[in-house]
Amino acid sequence: MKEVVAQQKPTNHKVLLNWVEEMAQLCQPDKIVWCDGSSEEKKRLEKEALSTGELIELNQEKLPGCYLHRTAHNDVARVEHLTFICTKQKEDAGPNNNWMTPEAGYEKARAIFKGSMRGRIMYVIPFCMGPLGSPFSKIGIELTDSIYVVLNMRIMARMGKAVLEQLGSDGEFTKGLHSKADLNVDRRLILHFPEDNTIWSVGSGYGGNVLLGKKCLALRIASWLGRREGWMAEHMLILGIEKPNGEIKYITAAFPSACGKTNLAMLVPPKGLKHKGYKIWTVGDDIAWLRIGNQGELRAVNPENGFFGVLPGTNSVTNQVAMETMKRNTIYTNVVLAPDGTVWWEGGDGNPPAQGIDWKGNAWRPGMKDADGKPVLGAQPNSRFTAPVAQCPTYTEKMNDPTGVPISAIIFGGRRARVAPLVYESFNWQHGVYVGAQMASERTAAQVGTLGEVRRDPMAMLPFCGYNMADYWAHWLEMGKKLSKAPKIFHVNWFRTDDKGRYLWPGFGDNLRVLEWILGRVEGNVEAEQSAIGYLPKSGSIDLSDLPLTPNDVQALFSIDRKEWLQDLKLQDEFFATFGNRLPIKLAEEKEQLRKRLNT
Ligand code: SAT
Ligand code: MN
Repeated sequence: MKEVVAQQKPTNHKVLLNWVEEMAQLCQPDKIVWCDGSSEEKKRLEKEALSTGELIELNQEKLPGCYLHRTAHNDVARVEHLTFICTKQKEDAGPNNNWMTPEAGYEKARAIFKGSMRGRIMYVIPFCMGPLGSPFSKIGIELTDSIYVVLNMRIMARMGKAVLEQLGSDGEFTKGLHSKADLNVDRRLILHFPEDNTIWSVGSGYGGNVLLGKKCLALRIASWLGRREGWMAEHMLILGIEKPNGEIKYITAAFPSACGKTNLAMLVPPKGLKHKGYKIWTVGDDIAWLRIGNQGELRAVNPENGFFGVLPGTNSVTNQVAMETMKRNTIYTNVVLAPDGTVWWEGGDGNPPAQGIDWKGNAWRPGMKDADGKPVLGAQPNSRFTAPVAQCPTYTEKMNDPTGVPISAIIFGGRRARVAPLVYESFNWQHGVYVGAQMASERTAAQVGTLGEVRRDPMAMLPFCGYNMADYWAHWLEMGKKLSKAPKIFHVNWFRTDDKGRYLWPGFGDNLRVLEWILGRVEGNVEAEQSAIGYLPKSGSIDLSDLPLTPNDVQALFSIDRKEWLQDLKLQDEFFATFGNRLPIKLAEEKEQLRKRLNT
């Protein structure tokens, strides 16, 4: 601990210095290193990580600046059951969160953090979510004993010296403490203390648990701050649609993890629509911070500076833009290492290598079976790439606009084999908030749990809302009252299947057909039909040209089965009831009105 005293400190921020000192006393690192964000630092850390095996160098000719990382086998996704909101009052965390008192949280985690960095370096990462100096932005400091975390945070956020300068000697910041400790799942905790603007994460080395700027700060803590300060932090992509006349309209869309946010944000216009001349601009693929602009419009900033995208299923057909983005300066996590130093994953481009090393570090061949006769996957189903947004072919400088982009439409969507039609429009803001609040989706590999199980996931925020979700819905309703130019709210479902389980909708680039209809609705120039659940596209109002859809498929895509909807309403009843009388009355009313419309 001598070095704590000996090291030159790049800031005179007393609160920050004292806190770093205090956390170092707890974790007992051999050394503290303040990250400056320089390229020398990057090289030094990469070299260090290569020497310990934390990173594996990939073929630098084919994949310049790219590395592979393997997590522990038991540490491959977010752990919602080990994620807690620690508030004085249980009701403030709400039934949507696991809860502990702050005292209990600090005490439990302190016992694990104690001495956890012995023999290791504690890195101090100053980072900024959002463009530096923007009124949208928030500064955080993450202390971590993982070089992988430092290198990922370099990509995912603006970080380093400039952030400390912006923070000055008394700026506000979120305090983030992370230690891998012994990566023991029984000693793993992801704790949020919104009342202290603090995050403690211990026992994991996986993305969403440890890149504290992402889900922990930019969603859980930020949603809490947003409510207090009159803005919103949402699990939404942001994209710009440039119309043939050059005008760009921006939309946001909320889907649960691993339901195609990255693909939609990087959409390539399909053949059939290409002649129309649309262009897509990617502003963000995961998180949007929303504020009310001077004209009463909704404005959005992507607080991140990189993508942490799912790999399985990503290829040149499903997401050509992502494939282009990750050709250099990318960290690959938990994929197959091929003999030529390139990487491969299930549903990726080309054939798998004849042999390789799987995500667990074992020799692997395509078609391998385990002892139970099940296929051995080369890549972990939640394997990821981390790449800078600026490398994205559809990158736009608007990403750095300190005032954000104006939002014309909000889209909610889940992964549902049945019930929800391809697209519908809500009647108004209040109804739209209800549409978001009743969202449901099938579980994916992005979180530990039973795959495929349908769960309610309001606004795709169930795992990320840092406070009582009933209060969160009330906040949404309040925001609507303050918006004189509120965006229209839509619901989509790309995942509807037929009786044989076949997807009815081609998805990916063809989703632009639905976006085109949505823009048409925003501008008031396409037709819709009123239904029990909202406005549905009038027959012929969505361009389906050149799609191999039968009339039956089309019918099924837009059909509303009253019985199914009424059944679903019972599940909504149960879910809403868990919020007791904290549930905004307006949402209960919307639900009852829907029931009435379905029954008549
Ligand atoms: O693992 S992350 O939380 O970073 C990604 C996701 O699940 O959306
Ligand atoms: Mn996400």
